[in-house]
Amino acid sequence: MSKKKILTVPDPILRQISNPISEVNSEIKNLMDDMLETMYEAPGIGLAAVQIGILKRVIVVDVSKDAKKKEPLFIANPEILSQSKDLISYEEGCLSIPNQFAEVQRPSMCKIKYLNYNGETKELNAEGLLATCIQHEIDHLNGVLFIDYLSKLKKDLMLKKAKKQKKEIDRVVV
Ligand code: GNR
Ligand code: NI
Repeated sequence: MSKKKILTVPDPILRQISNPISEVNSEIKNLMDDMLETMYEAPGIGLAAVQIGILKRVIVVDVSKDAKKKEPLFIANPEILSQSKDLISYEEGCLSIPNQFAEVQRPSMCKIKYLNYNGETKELNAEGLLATCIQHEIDHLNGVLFIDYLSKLKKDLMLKKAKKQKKEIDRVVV
């Protein structure tokens, strides 16, 4: 396993649409392992492959609170089968938009179909933070970021702050 660099806005790769995988082979398992390590190190509760520059429809999620009892989910080719009408609001963050948070409303429940680490087809009924996180990650696979749900004013401010932070990091490195 190895930790990968996480891309941040305004990297144009984050706006690309990821491609379905044909099967969960050793290369995909390797990718899933690297993504999980990268997510735990960040730390974050979810990560999409595009965030480490790989345009494949693969995500990892772990919303468990207890750091000792990890509950990772490996999800490839997710399909949303249904979403509840009622919405829930969470303060969202994104590893690709560091240090910035905003309330986002999404369906409170979603049902998905996907391939797991062993290549088996699974269905999952998610609610609460898990549902929010899964929908946030599936958005990444479609080039969508949580700031896209905010007003133009808030979105532009967050993008501006992200660009400024990037410049500051560059200055330290150079
Ligand atoms: O670590 C993360 N926390 C989070 C909090 C609320 C809603 C979604 C998320 S996902 C985020 C990690 C990330 O950027 N995944 O793409
Ligand atoms: Ni994100």
